[in-house]
Amino acid sequence: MEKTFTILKPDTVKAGNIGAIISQLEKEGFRIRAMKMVHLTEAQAQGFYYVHKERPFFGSLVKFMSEGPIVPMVLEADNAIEKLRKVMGATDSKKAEAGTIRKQFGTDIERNAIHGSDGPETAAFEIAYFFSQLEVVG
Ligand code: FUP
Repeated sequence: MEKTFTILKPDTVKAGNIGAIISQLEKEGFRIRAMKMVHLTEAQAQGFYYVHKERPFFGSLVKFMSEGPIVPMVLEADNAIEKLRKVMGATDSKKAEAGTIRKQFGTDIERNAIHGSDGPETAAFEIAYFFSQLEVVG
């Protein structure tokens, strides 16, 4: 079993889609090992996305991720990191395949409903950014 990290983004929380997305994740075979709701400051969002700090979209992304509450979670499944990327779909909701979470619940390349770690090192950093060891079960 592998762990990965996900965030249900502010657009998802605002639209009342938390339950629908969690339901889809559970049906796909993910088990939730940690979950909370937080409202990031801009500085906290910058810290989470620091790898993108030189990108032109960084400022706008940070504003979006701190505009309202989010739901970070640790998920577990076989091959969880790759599996979550598939279930999420392409970064741009407009280009994501039918049935993916980003296609169903996102709007565009920024307001794309969900985040998922892109590799084991990123997953470890991202889990530790939001959760202490005590808050992750199993
Ligand atoms: P992803 O791993 O699919 O979330 O995509 P990236 O790591 O490339 O980008 C991280 C986040 O930055 C995306 F979820 C949305 C945002 N982004 C933009 O707003 N504009 C872009 O052109 C690219 C990414």
